[in-house]
Amino acid sequence: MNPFKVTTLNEFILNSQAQFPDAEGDLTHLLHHVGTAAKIVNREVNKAGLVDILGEMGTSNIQGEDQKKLDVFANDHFINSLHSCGEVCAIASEENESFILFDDDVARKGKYVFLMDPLDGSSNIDVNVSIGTIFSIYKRKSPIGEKATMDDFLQPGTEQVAAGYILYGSSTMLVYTTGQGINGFTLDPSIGEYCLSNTLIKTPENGTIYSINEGNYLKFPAGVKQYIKYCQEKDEKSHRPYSSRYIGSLVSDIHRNLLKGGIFMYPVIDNAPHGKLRLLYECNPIAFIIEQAGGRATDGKNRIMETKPLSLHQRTPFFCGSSNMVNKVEEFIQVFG
Ligand code: P6P
Repeated sequence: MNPFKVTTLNEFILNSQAQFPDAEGDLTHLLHHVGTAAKIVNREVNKAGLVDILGEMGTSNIQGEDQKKLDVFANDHFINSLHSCGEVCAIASEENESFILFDDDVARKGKYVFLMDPLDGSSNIDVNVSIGTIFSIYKRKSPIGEKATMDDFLQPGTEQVAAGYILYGSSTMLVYTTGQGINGFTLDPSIGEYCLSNTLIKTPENGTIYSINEGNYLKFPAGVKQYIKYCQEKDEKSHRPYSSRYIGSLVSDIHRNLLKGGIFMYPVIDNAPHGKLRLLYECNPIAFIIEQAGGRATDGKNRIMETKPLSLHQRTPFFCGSSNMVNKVEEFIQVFG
């Protein structure tokens, strides 16, 4: 491979489109805008602390969570950027109670709806822990030229045409899939381009990392407690005890486990009877990515992407990562509940 060959995100997206003769370039154009919007958000994330963009807005989002200034900046920027690209007829965001309708002549012709958590893990912003953007793209079900409807958003994850995340970490990475495998692009600030750095990522079937907020241990279902005990027992053949790694920033925990192998778990707990993580703009896009990498993503019993959504912000228990680790926790849940 030519060590000097750099494949930029835009080049990669265009080359991928070329594989589909009937592709009209709409999704290509939309993904280009996602990359550009993420560069702007990255710029603000990276200078957070130097400008007055840290801290609380003094407002809260639909979830009742305090909004950080960067949360609002990222949300507003993605909305404005994707509105201007003309391929999206409406957006649903973790930060907004209902979906945002783009009701102008151009956007009404948009073929796609876009769902996002614009800045997940934002409670970590002020302490300089990595955070991420998560996005999910569907073809609209409502007629082109008309107003988008809620049904455009309440589609099972299996209908996603693209999904991905941007990780604002020690380096900034964009990882996405359109169903032909997943690829990772690292932002090179010196040229302002996302460059292909991880080709057709596959996640190991087995891992030695388990990720869960063990502070909630007493509230976990019995099967999850038994699985955690299993992870901690000594067994050389299966390389146990595993390591416990939990950053509290979904994209960071998922990205590490994707590359190294491991399982991420957020089960139901007392104050989160349906789990904490949101199905539409956190679990489904992550599930699409993980399945494309050869892993599994379930609610402890059923495949996450087959869940029929009933509302925009519905939550779900989430078990995701190395396939054999997800299989094992499901065995414990089946026996112990
Ligand atoms: P807890 C961040 O608020 C988030 O939505 C995810 O990024 C993260 O995985 C999870 O919540 C952490 O939740 O209850 O462990 O702090």
